Amino acid sequence: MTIPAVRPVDVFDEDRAAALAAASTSGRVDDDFLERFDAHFPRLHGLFTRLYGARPDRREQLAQVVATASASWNTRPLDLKVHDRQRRSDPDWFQSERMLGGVCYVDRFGGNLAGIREQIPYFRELGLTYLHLLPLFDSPDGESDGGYAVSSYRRVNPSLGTMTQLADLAAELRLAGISLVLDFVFNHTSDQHDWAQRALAGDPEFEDFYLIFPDRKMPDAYERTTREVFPDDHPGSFVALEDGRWVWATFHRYQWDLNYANPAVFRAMAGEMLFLANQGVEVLRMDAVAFIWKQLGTSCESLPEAHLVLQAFHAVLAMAAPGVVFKSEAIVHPDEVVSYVSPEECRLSYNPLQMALTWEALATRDARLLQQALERRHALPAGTAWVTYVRSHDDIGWTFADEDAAELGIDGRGHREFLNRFYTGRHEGAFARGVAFQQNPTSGDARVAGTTASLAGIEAGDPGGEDRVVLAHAIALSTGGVPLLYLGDEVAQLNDYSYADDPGRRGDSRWVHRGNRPRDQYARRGDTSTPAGRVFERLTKLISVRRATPEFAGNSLSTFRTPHASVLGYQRIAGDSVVLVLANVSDAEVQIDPMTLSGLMRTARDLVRNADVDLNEGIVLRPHGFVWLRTRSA
Ligand code: OTU
Repeated sequence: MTIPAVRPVDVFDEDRAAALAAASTSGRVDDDFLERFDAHFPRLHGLFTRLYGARPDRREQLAQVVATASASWNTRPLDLKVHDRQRRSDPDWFQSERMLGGVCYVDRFGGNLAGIREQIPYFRELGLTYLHLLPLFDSPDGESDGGYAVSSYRRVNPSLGTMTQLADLAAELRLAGISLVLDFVFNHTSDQHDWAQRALAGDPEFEDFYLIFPDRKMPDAYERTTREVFPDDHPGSFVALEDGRWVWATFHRYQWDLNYANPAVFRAMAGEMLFLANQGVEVLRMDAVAFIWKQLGTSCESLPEAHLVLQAFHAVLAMAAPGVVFKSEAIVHPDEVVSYVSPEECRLSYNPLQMALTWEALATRDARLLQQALERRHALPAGTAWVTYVRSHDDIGWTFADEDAAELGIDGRGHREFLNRFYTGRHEGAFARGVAFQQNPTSGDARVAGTTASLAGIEAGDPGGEDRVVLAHAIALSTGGVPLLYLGDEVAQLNDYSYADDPGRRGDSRWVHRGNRPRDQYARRGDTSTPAGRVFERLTKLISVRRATPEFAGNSLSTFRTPHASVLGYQRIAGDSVVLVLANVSDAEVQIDPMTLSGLMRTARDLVRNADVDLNEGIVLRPHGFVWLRTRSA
C-alpha cells in the first residue's frame, strides 16, 4: 500500500485553519480583519515557510502571529481605523509636494513629550507634515545609544513621559496634519531587556532569542566574514558575557542582536510592532535592516532572508494596522539600499547615497558623482519613494559604489580618505569642522559627525558656509520623495563639543551634532543680521515654494546635463510643465549658455526669486547658487 504524499495545499489549509482557530481563541475575528487575512495570509504563509519551514514549532508560531494580529486589530482605536481607511483611498499620500519631515530627540529638542507638544505651533509654522521623534522607549541610563538600546517597547522612558502621553501626542499631531514617525529598533534589544536578562539567567526559551555561544568557536567562525560596525566600542561582532559565553552585538556591547532564525522572535517582535502601531505611529523607521539575518560564511548583511523577514512583518502589518508604512534604514552599498524598497517591503527608504554625495560634491566642487547617482540610482518602483536628507542624527558614511566612482576615474578608497580628512578639518583649506566617527585603523574606514552648519563652513567662518547649507537643502527639497529637516539645522545650529565631558557620551562622537534645542538661535530666527535668521529665512522660503510646486511631487526625475562639472542638473516633470533645477556646487560663478538650454521654452519662471527669466540670455549661477526654474519643453 502506498502512503499518499502530503500535498502542499493541505499544509496550507491546515496552517490556515490553525491560524484562524488561534485567532478566535484570543477574541472575535471581525469581517474587516478576515478580509485582510484572506488577502495577506497566503503571502505571510509562503514567507514563514521559507524562513521557518524546518522548525517544528512553525505552525504554532505562525498561528500565534495571526492571533496577535487579530487581537491587535480588535484593540486598534477607532480613529486609527478611520485613518487606515483614508490611507487606503490615498496610498501615495507621502508622495505629495507638501510633505516635509522634521527630526529631533525628545529630550534634546523639547525636554520631554510635554515639551514636544508645546512645539506643535512651531512645527506648523515650519510646515512639517511628518515628525520623527528619535527613540523614546525605556532604555538604560548611560547605556542607551540615544534610545537605540531598548529595554521595553511598551514603556516610554519615564524621564520623557508615558505611553498615554505618546498616544495623545500622536493624535494631536495627526490633527495638526503631522504624521508621527517612530523607530522600530528590531535588530537588537538592550542587554537590560527582560528577554536578555532571562537569557543571561540561563532560561533556554530566551537564550534562543539571541545568538549566544559557549566559547569562541562559532564567534571566530562568523567573524572571518563579518565587518566591524562599531570598532570604537568593541572589535568584531561578539562580546563576552561575565560567565564566559559570547553574545552577538553588532553595535554597542549592550545591544544584543535578536535571533530571527527563531520564529518565536518573529512572533514576539510582531507583537511589539503592532503595539507601537496602535499608539498612532504612522511610519515605522525600520532600524538597521541590513543586519537582521545571519549566516555562517557570509557578511551577515542584507542576506535574502533579511528581506523575507521584513516582508513577513509587512504582511502582518497589512492585516492589523494597514495604514502604517515602513521606512528602511539601510546605510549600505546603493545596490543593497534599493533592494529593501518595494510596496510589499518598505515603501520609504532613506537615500544615504544622495546625502553623502551632496557633501562629496561640496567638498570637491564637482557634481559629477552626484549627477551620475541621480541618473542611474534614483529610480524606484511605483508606490515607493526616497526620504531625502542633508544629515541625520547619525554619522555620514561614504557609501557610494566604488564601481561608479571608477567610471569617473575616482579611486573609491582614496576618495573616502580624502573626504574623511576634509570633513574632519584635516585637509588644508577645508571649510568643514567635523569629528571622526568609528575610525578603524585596520580597514582605514571612518565616518564623519557634525551639524550641517559646522560641516558646511559656518563654524569655520567660511564665506560660502550659509550658501552651502541652503544649497544642500535646495537639493534635498527638490529631488522627490519626502525631504527631512534635522531640527536645529534651519537656524544653523553648530557643533556642541560638550559631549566630550559627559562620560556616557564621550565614546560616541555623534553627540557632537545632537546638541540641545538652540534657544537663542530660535529666538533670533527673525533677525536677518544673524546666520540663524538668514538661514531660516532662506530655508523657509524654499519650503514654501516646494509646497506650491506640484512638479516636486512623486519620485520621478530626469537629469539635465550641462558642460560644467560643478553643476548638478535635473528636471521634475508634471504633465507638460517642467521644473529645471540647476545647482552650482563650486565657489566660482558659472554661466550656463543659451545653447545648453535650447531644449526648453524661452521664457521661464524663477520660482525662488519669483521673477521671469529669458533663457535666450543664459543663466548665471552664483557660487553655491541654484535655480528652480519652471518652464516647458520646447
Ligand atoms: C542605526 O544606525 C541608528 O540610526 C543608530 O543611531 C544606532 O546607533 C544604530 O542603528 C544601532 O541601533 O551604524 O552609525 O545601516 O549604519 O543601521 C549608524 C547600517 C549605524 C548602520 C545603521 C546604524
